[in-house]
Amino acid sequence: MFIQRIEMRELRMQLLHPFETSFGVTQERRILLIAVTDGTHTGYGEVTAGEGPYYSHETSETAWHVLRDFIIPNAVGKDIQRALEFEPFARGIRGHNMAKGGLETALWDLEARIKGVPLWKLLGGSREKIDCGVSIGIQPTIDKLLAKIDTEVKAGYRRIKIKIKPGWDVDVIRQVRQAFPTILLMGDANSAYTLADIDLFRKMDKYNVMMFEQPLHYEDIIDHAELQKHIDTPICLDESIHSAEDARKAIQIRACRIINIKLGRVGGHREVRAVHDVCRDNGIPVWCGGMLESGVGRAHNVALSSLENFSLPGDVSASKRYWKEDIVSPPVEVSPAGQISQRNDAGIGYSVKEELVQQLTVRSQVFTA
Ligand code: OSB
Ligand code: MG
Repeated sequence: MFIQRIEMRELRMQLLHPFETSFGVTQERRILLIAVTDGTHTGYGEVTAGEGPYYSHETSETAWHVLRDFIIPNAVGKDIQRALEFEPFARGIRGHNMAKGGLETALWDLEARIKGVPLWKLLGGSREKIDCGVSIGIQPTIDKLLAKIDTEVKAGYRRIKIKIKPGWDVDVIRQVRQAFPTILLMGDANSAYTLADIDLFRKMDKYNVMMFEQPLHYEDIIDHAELQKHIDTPICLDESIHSAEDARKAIQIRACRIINIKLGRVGGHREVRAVHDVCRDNGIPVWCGGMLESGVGRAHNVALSSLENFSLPGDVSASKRYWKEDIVSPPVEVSPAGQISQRNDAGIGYSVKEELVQQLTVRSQVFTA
């Protein structure tokens, strides 16, 4: 696998609906795409950083910088056998996992395309159909939220995640539960609370919520372990887990009973597999988180969700929930039963619409051997 050429692009893509979390509102995405070619095949990856440093310290801009100045120069012109050999290209670089993940995942797609196998099989996956959930942002009113949930449940989605924040929590959960007594329901706080809110979590504990995702500080595991002692609802960690080592420590101190795995947050498919394995060996189920990805990142998420321990529905949902027109063909589609089928074409299994990508591009840079 000769890394002859790497192209990095920034695309602007408008979300169909603004997405609100406890840390802010997103309407226009800045998507970084990485395309790597060996001269014959091209593999694609997506950097999942946000526009501002609110979910994590990384942004589209910091990822561009770190890839351009530190990671890509180590990679271009190199000849490797497998995507697993990505590690030296990022050696010594602390953090910036989303930047690393952008190139690492492109190499996996490239390897799969060269070998003529679907990426999900190369990753060692076995789930031909994955169960899908949705993540619903904070809404202007509870009625609007209930209407959104109704639409998604009717579309077949198997689990509903709502975003919570102080002032949009206990009463919202209570009313959603009243309107939908049997749905699989969870709340994601994106670190909006502290241990001073234990009583509030004990109140929400009564509504048969599947899990509370990242209720406390984005770097914490200690306080999460304390909170977990006071509530029956499982805690799921998102922001705090950047590696298999983080997962091992969190599980050891009982900071969580479920982990959300995000490709960018852990730095690529290799580390996804490592986190997945630590969790599996400790009886901790995982699910695939989302970062409002374009079709390229979404396709990678579909593929990695085929690993056996991805036993809970993920935030991997249809292209049409986000985009008027996605940059992959076909778009990612969810069946009426709430599942996405793996594709059997080589690589990520979706083709990239080059012309549309070109139209959406606001800057690009090419690196050649
Ligand atoms: O915390 O899971 C999160 C989106 C952006 C940043 C963080 C999160 C999210 C989501 C959306 O919940 C998941 C998706 O639909 O892509
Ligand atoms: Mg989350």
